[in-house]
Amino acid sequence: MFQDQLVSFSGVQPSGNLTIGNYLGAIKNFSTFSEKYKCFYCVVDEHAITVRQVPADLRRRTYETLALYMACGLDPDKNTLYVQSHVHEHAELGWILNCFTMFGELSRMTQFKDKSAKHADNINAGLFTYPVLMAADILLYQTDVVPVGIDQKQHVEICRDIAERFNQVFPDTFTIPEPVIPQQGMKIMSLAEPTKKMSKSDENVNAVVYILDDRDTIIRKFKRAVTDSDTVVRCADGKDGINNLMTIYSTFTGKTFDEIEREFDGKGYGDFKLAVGEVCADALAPVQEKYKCFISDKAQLEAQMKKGAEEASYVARRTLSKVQKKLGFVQVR
Ligand code: ATP
Ligand code: LTN
Repeated sequence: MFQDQLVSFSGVQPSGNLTIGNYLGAIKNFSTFSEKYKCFYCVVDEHAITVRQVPADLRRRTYETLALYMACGLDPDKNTLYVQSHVHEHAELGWILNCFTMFGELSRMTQFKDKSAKHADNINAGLFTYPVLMAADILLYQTDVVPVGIDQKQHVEICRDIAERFNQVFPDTFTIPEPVIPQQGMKIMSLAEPTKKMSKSDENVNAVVYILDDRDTIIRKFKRAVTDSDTVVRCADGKDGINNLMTIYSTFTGKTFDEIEREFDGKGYGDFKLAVGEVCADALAPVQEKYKCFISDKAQLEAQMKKGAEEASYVARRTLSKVQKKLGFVQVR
């Protein structure tokens, strides 16, 4: 809670082109909080460097992610949209919270285990303490709700544990946040390996549908999606590919699984895959239109970044200063 208003906070890494997993699991839901909550949505570039990034790509994707936030309906006058590295309090609170986080609890994080297996040549300390910086992001704004996909639930839980530990020593410092995970679309799976999460840093571009893919590409990718040797469109254990396509179709159309099964009764996988591709392309077309407009005006994006960083800094500074005072840091300002 900040000044009598509930707070929503979330972040997306500029670590690749955004996917329909990011859209359905997270960004599409961000705007639903704008009416009731004070919303902070951040482009978390400091998190992205836990994995090696090409600097020019990171810079370009930071602009792109902000433009996509806006294209997905986040009005910068109603939401604070900004870049993590523009608000130095994130890194500073991150350090402090490191001293309230246990080695053992970080070792249990599944994202750390997955990413260190994937990047075995670069298991850096930042990758390990990634959830602590994420906790700082969230706690700086006295956040009540954190809209995320299910893969981030564990990180919000550790954030709660860190906040509770800190509050036990220094009462009434942080609001304890709740993760808000969508019932549908919480975990969109890869089109090539439907037991794996669809991820923007996947090397196989055919496994992933990007928000900015054109219509033909979207339809082609869904046509090629891995399914099974059955032919009936129905949800069942072991039919991971079809279950995933049904989830995507359902999330875009609002139809239930029963309705989808009835709609495709007597039709094969080919018809279903085409229909999924079409609803996805139709839903993304207006986002892509708006994106083109936002990304073409770099000066405007920079102005938004600056405005967002000023708004965020104002709140972040207050929380950090409260924390520093409680810890016993000398304040001479
Ligand atoms: P990376 O591959 O670089 O780790 P990512 O695609 O997992 O990235 P993030 O930036 O880590 O994306 O995630 C941004 C938001 O999107 C988070 O809230 C995350 O839970 C959500 N998200 C990411 N992938 C999916 C997915 N496949 N299904 C649902 N939500 C997702
Ligand atoms: N860890 C998240 C990105 C992220 C985030 C956050 C999400 C960084 N800070 C704060 C919610 C709240 C991810 O990998 N998707």
